[in-house]
Amino acid sequence: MPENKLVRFENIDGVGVVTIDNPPVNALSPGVPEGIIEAIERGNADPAIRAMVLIGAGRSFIAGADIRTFGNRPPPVLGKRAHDALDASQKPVVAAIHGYALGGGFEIALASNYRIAVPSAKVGLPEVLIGIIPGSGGTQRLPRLIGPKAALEMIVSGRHVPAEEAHRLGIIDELAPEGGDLRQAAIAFARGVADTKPLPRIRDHDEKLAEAQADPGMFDAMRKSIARRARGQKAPYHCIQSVENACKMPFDDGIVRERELFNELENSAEARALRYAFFAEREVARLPDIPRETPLRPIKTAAIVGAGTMGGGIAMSFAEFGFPVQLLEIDEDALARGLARIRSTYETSVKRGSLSTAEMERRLGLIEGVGSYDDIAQADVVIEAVFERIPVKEEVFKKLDATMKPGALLYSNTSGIDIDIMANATKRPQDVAGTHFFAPANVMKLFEVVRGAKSALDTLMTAMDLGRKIGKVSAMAGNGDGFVANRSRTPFGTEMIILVEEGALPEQVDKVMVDFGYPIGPFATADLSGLDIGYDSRQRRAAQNPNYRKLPIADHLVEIGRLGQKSGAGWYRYEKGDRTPHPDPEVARIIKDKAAELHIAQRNFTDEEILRRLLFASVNEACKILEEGKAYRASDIDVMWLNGFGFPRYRGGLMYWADGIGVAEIYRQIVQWHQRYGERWAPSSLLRQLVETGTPFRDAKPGGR
Ligand code: T1G
Repeated sequence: MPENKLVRFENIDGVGVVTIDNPPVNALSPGVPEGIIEAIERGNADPAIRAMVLIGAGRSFIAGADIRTFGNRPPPVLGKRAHDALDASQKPVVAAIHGYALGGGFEIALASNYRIAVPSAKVGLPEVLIGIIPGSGGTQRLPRLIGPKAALEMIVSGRHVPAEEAHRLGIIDELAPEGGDLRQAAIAFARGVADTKPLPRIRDHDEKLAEAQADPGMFDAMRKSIARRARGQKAPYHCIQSVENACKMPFDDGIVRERELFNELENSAEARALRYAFFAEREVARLPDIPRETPLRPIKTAAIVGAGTMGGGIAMSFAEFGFPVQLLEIDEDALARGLARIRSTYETSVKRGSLSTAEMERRLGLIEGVGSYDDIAQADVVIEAVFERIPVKEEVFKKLDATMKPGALLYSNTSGIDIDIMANATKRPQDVAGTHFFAPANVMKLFEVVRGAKSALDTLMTAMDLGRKIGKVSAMAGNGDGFVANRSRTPFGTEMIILVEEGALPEQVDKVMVDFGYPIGPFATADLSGLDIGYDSRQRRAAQNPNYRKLPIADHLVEIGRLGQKSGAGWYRYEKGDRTPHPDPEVARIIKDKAAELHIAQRNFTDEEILRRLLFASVNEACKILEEGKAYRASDIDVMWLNGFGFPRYRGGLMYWADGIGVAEIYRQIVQWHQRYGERWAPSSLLRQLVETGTPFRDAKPGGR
C-alpha cells in the first residue's frame, strides 16, 4: 500500500498518533478519509497500539469535506466511511481539536470515543450554510450526545461553537491548556482511557433522545421559528427532518435516511449557489494587481471622526473585535448623543439576549469619546464619517493631515464622493483610501475598499485586511460616483421608482422582491434608511449631470416631509412606535396625481417584469463597471450584493443569478427596453461582447479584455 502523504501514523509509546496534513484546513479531500480509515484499522491490527489520537497538522483539526469536490465527488474508495471505521474500532480513539472541527471533521470527532480541545477551538456542523445537511452521521450522533433541542439549534444555525461552550454542552470531554502541547495532552489522555471497556460510542446512547418524547412539538416549533428566514430553501428543513428521524428511528436507519436527504441536496440549485457564494467570498480577497506579500501597516488603535449613526456603528465594529477606538466629535452635545446612541443599541441587544451585560461593558470600555483632533493624533488608523458634503470632508482631511502621526492611515467612509478630493486635501494622498461601511455599520458585513489615484498598495492591502479583522467581508472597488456597490445598485433604485410612476404600487414591488428572497422589500428598506438620503444624492447627481433622469414622485414625498420611518410616513405609513409598513392610500393618490401631471400612462405589471426591470438594470450597470475595470470580477459584485444589500444568499448573487437566465436573454430584453425607454437602458458594450462570444458573466474580464 503506497504511503498516504495526507495522513501520517506514528506509534508514540503505544499510542497511535494519526495526523491529518492537508493544508490549508485539512479538508477531507480524496485520500484523507481513506488515510484515516487505514490508520484506524492499522492501529487496531497492531498489538503494540493501545489507543489512538486523531489530530490535525497546521492551523486546524478538519474543516469538513472538500467543498471543491461537491457535485462530482467519487464514491468512497474503500466502500466505507471514516465514521464506520471509528465505530468499529476496538481501541479508544481521541480526537484532539485545535482551530476548526467542522462538518465532516466534527462528524469524525463525534464518531471518535473522546474529544479534547484547546479553548480557542471551534466545532460545528455548518453544512446548512452551503445548502446541504451533515451527511456523515452528525444529525444522528449530535442529538444523542447533547439532546435533540441543542442539536437542532447547532445544526439548523450552522454556527461555529467555541470549545468552552462545547465543553459545557458535553461535546468536549476535556479542555487542554491554550498554548500548551495539545498532542502531548491528547497522548496522555489516550493512555488514561486505553483500558476502558466498553468504549463509549455515541451511537449506543439514546437516553438524551427522550427529550423529544417529552416535547414532540419541538420539531414543528423549529420549522415555524425559521419560516421567515428560511423561505425558499430546503436544507434547513432537511436538517430538522433528519434530527427528528434520529429520535424516531434506530441509529443505522437514521444514517441511511440522512444520506438520502443529503444526496437530494448536494446538487440542488440552492447548494450550488451557496457554494458559489462561499468561494466568491474567498476569491474577493485576491487582488490581481497587488502582490499578496505587500506588507501591512500595524493597526492596534483606531479613531473615528463623526459620532453620527454611521460613526457610532463603525466604532462598535472595532470594539466588537477588541480594538480600542476613539470617537471624535467637536460638538460636546453631539458627542454625548453619539455615545448614548451606542449604549442604547447595546442595551437593546442585551434585552434581546443577543449580548451579555459583561460583553456590553467590555465593548463600551473600548470606546472613548474625545473632543479634539490632538486626542486622536497617535491612532494607527482614522476613519472619517462626517456629513456627505465635499467642503466638510475636505476640512476634516486638512485637519487630519495637520494632526495625525506620520504613517497613520486616513480612510473615508464616504458612500460615493470622489476619494481623490479628500486625498488632495492632504500632503499624504498615498495614505488615503475609501473604507465604505453599509448601514447599520455594526451589522452589515460589506466593507468596500476604494482605491484613490494615489493610494499606496500597503494602504489598500491594510484596509482589506482591517475589514476582515473587524468581521467584515472586504471587497476592492475603483473610484468613481457610487464606487461599485452603490453604483451597481442605483439603477435598481431608479427603476423601482419609475415602475411606480408607470402604475406599479410600492407594496407590489416589495412583495415581488420578498418572494424572490429579500428579507424586506426595497421601498420598506428606503423608509428604514430615510428617504432624505436618496433625495440628497439625487440632488447631487442632478447638479452634476443635466441629463440626469429626475424622480419627481420620490422627491415630492421628501419635500412634503415624508422621510420614512423616522417621520412616521414615507412610501408607507407607520403606527407610533411600530415599524410595520402599512400601504398608504395617500401615497397611491400622490403617485396617480404626479403621473397624470407628468403625462405618464399607467398600466399593470406582472411580477416577472418587475423583477427583471429591477435586476437587469443593475446587471447592465455591473457590466459597465467591469468594462471600466472598476471591479476585478463579476463575483466581487455578487459578494457586495450578498453582504451589502441583503441579496438572497441561496441565489448566489446578482451576476450568478443573471447567468442562470443567460447573457443572451438578458441582452435581448435590455435592447428591447432601450428602444422603448431610451438611454437609461443603453446596453453596456461588455454585455454585447459577452453575447457575441457566448461568455457567461462569471467569466467576464475587467476592461472587457
Ligand atoms: N473545502 C475546501 N476548501 C476549503 C474548505 C473546505 N471545507 N474550507 C476552507 N477551504 C479553503 C478556502 O477556500 C480557502 O482557500 C482556505 O481553505 C482558507 O479558508 C459530510 C459534506 C474553516 C472557518 O462548511 O468555514 O463536511 O482561498 O479563507 O477565514 O457532513 O474556511 O486560500 O484558496 O475561509 O480562516 C463543511 C468551510 C463542509 C467549513 C476557516 N465545512 N470553511 O476560515 O480561512 S460540508 C464547512 C470555513 C461537509 C459532511 C459535509 C472556513 C474556516 P483559498 P478561509 P478562514
